[in-house]
Amino acid sequence: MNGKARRLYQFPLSLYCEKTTWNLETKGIAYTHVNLIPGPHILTAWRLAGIRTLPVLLDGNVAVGDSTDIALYLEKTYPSPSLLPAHPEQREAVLSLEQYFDDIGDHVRRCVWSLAVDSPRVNEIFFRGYSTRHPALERLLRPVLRQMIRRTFDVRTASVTASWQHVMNALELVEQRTHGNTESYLVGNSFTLADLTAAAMLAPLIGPEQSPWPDHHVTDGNAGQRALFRNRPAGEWVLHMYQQHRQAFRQESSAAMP
Ligand SMILES: N[C@@H](CCC(=O)N[C@@H](CS)C(=O)NCC(=O)O)C(=O)O
Repeated sequence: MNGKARRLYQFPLSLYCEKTTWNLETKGIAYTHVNLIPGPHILTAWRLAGIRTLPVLLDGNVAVGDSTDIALYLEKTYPSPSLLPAHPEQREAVLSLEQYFDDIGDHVRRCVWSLAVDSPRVNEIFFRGYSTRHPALERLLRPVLRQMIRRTFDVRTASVTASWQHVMNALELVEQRTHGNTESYLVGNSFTLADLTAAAMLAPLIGPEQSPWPDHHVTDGNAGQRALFRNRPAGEWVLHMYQQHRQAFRQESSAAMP
């Protein structure tokens, strides 16, 4: 690590940051979280990795952005335990599923916000995980925050309907590949980057206890949807992957820095 710090720049409730957190944890790699404020985060992400989004991993002198690129970097730099099979065909299958579920993340985010954006707790949900909070100011800015969420995540009826369809397809794919067996893996007989990505991307709709989105964090709108999804094999599969492969969610550090 070149004797320097290893840091994960993130948003506390981002599903892509959750994916990288789980990735680092599975590999047993020590690091600190740095929580950034949405908006000003761009300055840091751009300076470090030349991108606008989080997560960004700083590993000594090396900065890597994008959760998939980070996963590939980690595989190369810290090969054991590996999350990619050695067999070329299986490896190809894992990488292609990883990409598919990574893209599903955008749809999941839109669907979840469509359920939460009108909640009176929208500010609480958006800013959860930050060490410094200003409840009175947040309440005042609630209408602006709602507008910003709708615009950023394209929470319009047509887009939301299309995204729910993508989500349903993703749940079906999990069920097909695992034959409805909650203990099976998407490729081969062991936990891979495909399982990690699929479970992390679908988790905000399912709410595993070990994830950043347990039940006590969600609004009533989400509760009905969660119950529905948990009754499906794909929902049970996500819960099982979290139980078996993810330690309890925790924030090592919550310093908010631009
Ligand atoms: N494909 C990217 C997606 C990352 C992403 O969309 N991150 C969101 C947070 S969940 C973000 O940084 N959004 C802020 C922005 O777009 O300005 C990855 O896998 O890292």
